[in-house]
Amino acid sequence: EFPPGYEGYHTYDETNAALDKIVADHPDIAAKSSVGKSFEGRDIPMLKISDNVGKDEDEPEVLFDCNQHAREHLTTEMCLRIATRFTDGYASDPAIKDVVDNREIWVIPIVNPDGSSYDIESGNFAGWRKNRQDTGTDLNRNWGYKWGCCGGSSEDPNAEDYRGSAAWSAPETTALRDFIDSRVVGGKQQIKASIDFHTYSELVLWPFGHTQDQVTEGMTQEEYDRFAKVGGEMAKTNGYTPEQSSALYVTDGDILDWMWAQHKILAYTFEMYPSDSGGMDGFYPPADVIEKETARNDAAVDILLKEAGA
Ligand code: 0X9
Ligand code: CA
Ligand code: CA
Ligand code: ZN
Repeated sequence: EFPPGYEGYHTYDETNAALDKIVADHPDIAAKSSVGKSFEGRDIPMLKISDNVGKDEDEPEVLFDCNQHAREHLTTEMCLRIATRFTDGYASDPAIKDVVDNREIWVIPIVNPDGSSYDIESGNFAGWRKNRQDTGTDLNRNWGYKWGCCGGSSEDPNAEDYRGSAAWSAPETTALRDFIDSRVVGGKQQIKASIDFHTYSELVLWPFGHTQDQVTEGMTQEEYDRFAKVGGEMAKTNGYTPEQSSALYVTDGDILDWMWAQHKILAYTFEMYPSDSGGMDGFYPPADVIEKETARNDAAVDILLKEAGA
C-alpha cells in the first residue's frame, strides 16, 4: 500500500512477516511476542534477541522502539535493521555474537500500527502523526511523567500534539508502559538503555524535555553529564546534532521523560534523516535511502548496547 517509489518500506503486515521470518531462521536467538493491542485491536509486535532467548537471563536489557508517530516510516526500517543485523550476523560476526550472548535486546518496530496503516491506506500518504483513537492522540505526549505540565503539548483534540484526555489514555502507551514496568525483576529495572526512533532532523536527544534546566528534580549533574557524554559519542558516529530534548522544543508527556524519571533508563530519542526538508516531505524520503540512513546508526546502536553494561 506504499505509493510507487516507496515499495522498499514495510507495511504492518510485511513487518510481521519479516519478524516471523527472522524467528523461523534463528529460533535459538529470536522470539516474537505482542506488547499488547492498539486502539483498533492490532497487535504491537515485539522481537526479543538473545542467546537462550526463551530464558530470562541476568543480562543487561536494551529496548529499541520505532514508529510512535505514524508517518515516520523510516524508523520502522531502522528497527527492522537492528532485528536483522543481530540475527543474520550472529553466526559469522564475533562482535555481533558477543552482543547477542551478553544482552537481551527488545525491538518494537511499530508502536503505532493503526496510525501507520492509516497513513498509507489510500495509496497516498496522509501525513498522519497520531494514533487513531477518536481525533487521534499524540502518543509521545501521553506518557505519565508530568503529563501536560509545562506547555509542551496541547489539550485541543484536533492538535497534532494532543496529549489525550488523561495520562495513559492511549492503549499503545499503556501497553508499552506495562511491558517496561514488567521488566522490573527483584526490584530492579532490567532495561538499562533505550532508543526511541523518530524522524526527522538528525538529532540525538536526551531528557528532560519538560524543562530547559539540565539539573532538576530527578536529574543530577552527574546523570546529565552521562547523558551528554554518551549522546555526544553516539552523535560523533552518525553526524547528528546532540542536545537535550528541550533544546529542540519543550514537550511534556514524552517517552524519554517517563523512562528516565520512572525507571532510570538511559533513554535517547533519535531524529533520523533528513536534517531538513522544509516540511512534510521530510517524513517521506524515497525507499532508496533506507539502507544508507539506517546503517548510519549502526555504530551508535552498538555504543548504547555496550553502555548498557556499564
Ligand atoms: O515532538 C516529538 O515528539 C519529537 N519530534 S517529532 O518531529 N518526531 O515529532 C521529539 C520529541 C523529543 N522531545 C523533546 N523535543 N522535548
Ligand atoms: Ca541470553
Ligand atoms: Ca533478563
Ligand atoms: Zn516523531
